[in-house]
Order: sequence, then C-alpha cells, then structure tokens
Amino acid sequence: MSTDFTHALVRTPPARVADGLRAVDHGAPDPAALMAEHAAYVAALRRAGLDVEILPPLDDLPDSLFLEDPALVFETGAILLRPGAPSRFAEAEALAPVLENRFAPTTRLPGPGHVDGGDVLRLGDRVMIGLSDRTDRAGAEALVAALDRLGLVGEIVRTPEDVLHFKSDCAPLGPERVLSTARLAASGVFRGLDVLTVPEGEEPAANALRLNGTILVAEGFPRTADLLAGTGCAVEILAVAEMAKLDAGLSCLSLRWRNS
Ligand code: CIR
Repeated sequence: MSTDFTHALVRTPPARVADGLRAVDHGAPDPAALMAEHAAYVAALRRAGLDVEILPPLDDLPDSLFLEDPALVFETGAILLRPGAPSRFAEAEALAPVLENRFAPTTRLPGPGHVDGGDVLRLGDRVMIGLSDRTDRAGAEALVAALDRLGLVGEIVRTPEDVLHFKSDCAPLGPERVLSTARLAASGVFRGLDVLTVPEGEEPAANALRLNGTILVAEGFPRTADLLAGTGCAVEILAVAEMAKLDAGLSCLSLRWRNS
C-alpha cells in the first residue's frame, strides 16, 4: 500500500537554505533552527521504522533539501522529473546516480514539460498529477506515459488556485483514503474515496505524512491531529515553522519506498 515504507532518502539542508524559493515572504528561515527541524524529521522517520539514508548537502541548490520534488520512486522503478522552477532544474540530475544505484529502471521525464513531485499523489496503483504553476500539461502527459511503463495509472487533475503544490492540500492515508482541505475536496477530485477533511483554519496541516502505523502532523493544528488520531494510527507532532517559511511541509523532505 502507498503508505507502507521500508526506506527513505533525505538531503542535508544546504548552507544557503535561506535563499530557497518563497511565494510569500514571511521572513527568512533561521538555518540553525531549520537544521534542528530537519534532524527531528529524520528521527521521526526512523522511529516509524524506515531505514533513512542522508545525502550530502548541495550548497549551490538552496531548495535541494526538498527531495520529493525532483524525482518519484516506486517499487517498480524511479523517474527523474523536470522541476517547474528554473532554480531547481539541476536537482534532478544531482539525484541521478543515487537513484540509478537503487532503482531499475531509473528513467528521465522527457521535455519540454515540467512536473514537481509535490504535485504527484499516489493512492495504490493510481497516481494523481495536479496541474499547477510548477506542473504543466506537457509534463503531466509525459508523466502519465512514464507511469504506465511502471504499471501505474496516471490521472491529470488540478491543484487549487494559489496553492503551490497539489499535495500542499492533501496526503494519502491509505490506498482509498485521503486527508484533504475542504477546497480541494470540493473540486470532486477524490469522489469515491474515503476523505477526511482538514478543519477550517488548519489548511497547512493537510500535508501530513503517513508512514506505516504513524502519521506525522505539523505543530499547531490540534483539530487535525485529533481527527487523525481517530484513524487508529499513532500521531506525532513535528515543528516545521522554519520549513514553512520556504513553503515546505512534511512530505517534501524525503523520498520513500518499500523494498519487498
Ligand atoms: C519551492 O518553492 O520549490 C520550495 N521552496 C518548497 C518546496 C516544497 N515542496 C513540496 O511541498 N513538495
């Protein structure tokens, strides 16, 4: 199932992390505090049972700690993406040797389109691709073809207006269950699925992260934490205030997969 994982890759935040992209300027993150948040995240992944490998920092690429955006990994192979922000293009190629060592096949999304991994939601064998400012139709169509070669079914959907990534507003909780903001659920994209709706005012908590029997939730969203505790999973609260200044949540900090 798409929330059962044995392994994860993360990347150490670079020295220039405060230069990362920000849609709205809420102030620069404090690099030391962000490092502490990152270390706590790695510890939480390990507590959830994942074998975590930490890749070295890429100091010329300030957003390179957000490993979810330049690649997708599945049991059947990996896909190096073409991120939608020019300053993030080089992140995919930097990951190539790392993924080629672990995943066969590792393929490259053909151009000219773009896809950010943050716009890609996997639910079992179904993979939703949200069009956004970072993911265009040409990229999404190329991804549907690449997914088909891995035995997965891609489906092109829409990210809500003014939302960075599709998964800024949702998270998989199981093959047929999602956590979603009300605005995304209202689009009908999750029709037929079991949808848990994030309480009004707690929208940033939608990017939770289920790892086996644990769900990680950002600090400061108590009603969402209570809602998720009702699923029977253990809920762990993580501080992400510094990451949030770079528009980041919990899923974007790692690539996760299951080795059978
Ligand atoms: C960016 O704007 O690309 C980064 N500052 C944040 C990326 C967060 N990624 C994600 O939510 N998947």
